Amino acid sequence: MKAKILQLNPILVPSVNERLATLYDVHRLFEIDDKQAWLDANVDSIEAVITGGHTGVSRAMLEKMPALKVVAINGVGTDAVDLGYCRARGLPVTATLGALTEDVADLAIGLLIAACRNLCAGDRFVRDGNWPANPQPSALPLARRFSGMRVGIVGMGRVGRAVAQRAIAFGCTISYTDLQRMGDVPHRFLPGLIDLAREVDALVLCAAADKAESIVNAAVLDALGPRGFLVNVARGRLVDEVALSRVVAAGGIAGAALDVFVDEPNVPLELRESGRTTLQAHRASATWETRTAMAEMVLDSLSQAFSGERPAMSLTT
Ligand code: 8YV
Repeated sequence: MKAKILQLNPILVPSVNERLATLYDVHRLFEIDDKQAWLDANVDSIEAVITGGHTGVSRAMLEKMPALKVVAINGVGTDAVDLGYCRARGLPVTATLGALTEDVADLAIGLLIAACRNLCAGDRFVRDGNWPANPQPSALPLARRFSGMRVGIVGMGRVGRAVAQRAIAFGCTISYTDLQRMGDVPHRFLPGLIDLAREVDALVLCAAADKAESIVNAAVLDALGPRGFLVNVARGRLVDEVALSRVVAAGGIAGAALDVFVDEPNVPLELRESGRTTLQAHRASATWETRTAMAEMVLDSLSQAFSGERPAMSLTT
């Protein structure tokens, strides 16, 4: 009999979905109309949960799953899963560590270049047919150079290091903050986020979110200042979004390039309406290459757990 799997997030790779359906009895909760009725009838026989980093799975739901053998996160963010509970229960929680690094770092640099060079405004200007009526070079404001910027990285993990590597190739200088100095990192460490924000042209958020709610607040944004750019490819809740909306509307920073938001898919109107924002819909890992690699890692975790092995990517066992 096939193991019953509860899937809380879509996997966008058809071949992997086909293999999941062949191997397991997969139930895609996001396609079930009466979710609560289905859960009431089936929750106690679920043997694995597949979820996304941003979605996670609640402890309350896990506590109703006595047959659970593994939680496989199709992502790297673990802030939406109670790892302490899972560790105490001896329940493997796996993530696709390392699979997203390059794409997320690529998007961070891409967002920063798009923001400081006003790429989206320029695209709209041409696409909307405004150039013929406004052929003068002054129709669009001068932008800011990315190469050589002073880049501050918040969170010097895999993604933060990959962002630093890319920015250095553009002649940027790198400073960073994290919970502690990293001995194997050559860049300048500043323990205080406000001090870092004060000394850089761009602040790039790459930190895990579990212990960093709203660390980018009004004081940090004030320190970043009217010539500073904020980039977020980590989690929306790292930022006080009310403060950011206010600062962006007032021109208190030069720009905000955001792939993640506090209450996705809802984005504050001030951020959506501002010409100082460059926005993406949580797409940092959304490439064929990365999502295929991630989904393969999810398949491996399920297979290992159902074989009675400790899944290689387990963070809790
Ligand atoms: C993933 C994410 O793409 O990795 C994470 O933690 O939030 C996203 O970038 C998502 O988990 C895919 O389902």
